[in-house]
Amino acid sequence: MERRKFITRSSLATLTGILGMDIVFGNLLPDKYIPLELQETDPLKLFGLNKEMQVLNDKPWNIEAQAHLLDDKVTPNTAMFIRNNGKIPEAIDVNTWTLTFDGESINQKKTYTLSELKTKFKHYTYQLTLECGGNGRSEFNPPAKGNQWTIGAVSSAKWTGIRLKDILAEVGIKSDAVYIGYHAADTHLSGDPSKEPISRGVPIAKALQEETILAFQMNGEDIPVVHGYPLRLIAGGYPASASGKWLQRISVRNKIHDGEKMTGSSYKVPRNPVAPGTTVKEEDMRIIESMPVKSLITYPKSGATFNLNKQLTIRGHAWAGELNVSKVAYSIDFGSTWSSCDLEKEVNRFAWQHFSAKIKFPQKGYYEVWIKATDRDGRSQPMLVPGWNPKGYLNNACHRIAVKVV
Ligand SMILES: Nc1nc2c(c(=O)[nH]1)N[C@H]1C(S)=C(S)[C@@H](COP(=O)(O)O)O[C@H]1N2
Ligand SMILES: [Mo]
Repeated sequence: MERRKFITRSSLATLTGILGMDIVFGNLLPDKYIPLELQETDPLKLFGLNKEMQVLNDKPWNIEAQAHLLDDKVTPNTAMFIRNNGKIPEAIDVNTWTLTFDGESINQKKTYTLSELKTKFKHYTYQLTLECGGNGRSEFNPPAKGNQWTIGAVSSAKWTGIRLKDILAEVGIKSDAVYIGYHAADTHLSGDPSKEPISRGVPIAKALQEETILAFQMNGEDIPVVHGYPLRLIAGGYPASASGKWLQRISVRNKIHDGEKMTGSSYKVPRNPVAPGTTVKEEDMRIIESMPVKSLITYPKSGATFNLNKQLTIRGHAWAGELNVSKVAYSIDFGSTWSSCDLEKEVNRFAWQHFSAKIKFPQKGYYEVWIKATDRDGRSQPMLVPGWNPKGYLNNACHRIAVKVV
């Protein structure tokens, strides 16, 4: 029998370094053996997510929350959905990271280091709600291609950074500027370095809003790598695709930005309603800007059982893109009658608002609680799936949960 070989001192040191702690009895590890913790391929552990998060795709990574995981007023890192279009950049070096401004509508190309950005401009913190344009896609019929998001591609974290308008004031933009477009460090799935996975943008008026920031912190810490470390554009209220992660370059454009996923039918919906399954021409589509009104019941979890003698307090969040929410109502009789919820004001523009309501059920049995928000312009959520569109965007149908009363 071959004599058992033990691990060398240097490879033990490497393993200890990766694990971040001593391997007790490490000198007894067989040679070439990889500790179980380092064999981890579970993406939820890899990204530090709650174990109830749902993986929709691994190439690229797309992971969503469930309603009850979003119960916190400020979304914790562990419950934040992940939507990648390409490969996460590797070997990010903050010491050499730069942000360049270019495009037809700036006076002169200018590059900043990360530390210049952090020291030269004032810092602001805002809670900003980011919802993927395709959240709710799974309900459209005929189905739309793409990640089959249910309700969990939305977050509302606290972002800290500098105002894009402050930097643009220093860079100097021309009067013909109409749009900005972002360019980032993630790479195309094909491996082709000439292709960008995504390069979207926002109209110049949106870029100049106070809450449109270049963030370097999320929830008071460095942004997690998967969410855009070390620098991210945040444009709350717009589809989250406008908030470019791993930001390296901003082009100030004299026309609508024509980067990857700005053209064709990406992040566009028909200007006028179409019958399900219709082919829609590009010129008959509009770019999604402010997201529509929506709400989520985050407590209780759907399917939970309660005692008839106790009142149930439901709670959740409501948001309305660039608008705010003026009313939230619930129904326990399948939409026949509605009662209003208590609704809090937003902590700042483009942050979601919290609602709650005490419900007394009339008798034992199965119920559904339906929730419906109305924005300040008087638009409410539809009870069922709204206008079909080719890519399955903007499903803001009412959220519903099951409740059993015994
Ligand atoms: N560079 C870059 N930025 C990006 C993306 C991307 O793939 N690459 N995805 C966009 C899309 S479509 C969404 S919905 C959000 C998702 O942000 P999150 O993963 O931090 O939740 O990031 C946006 N910004
Ligand atoms: Mo998205």
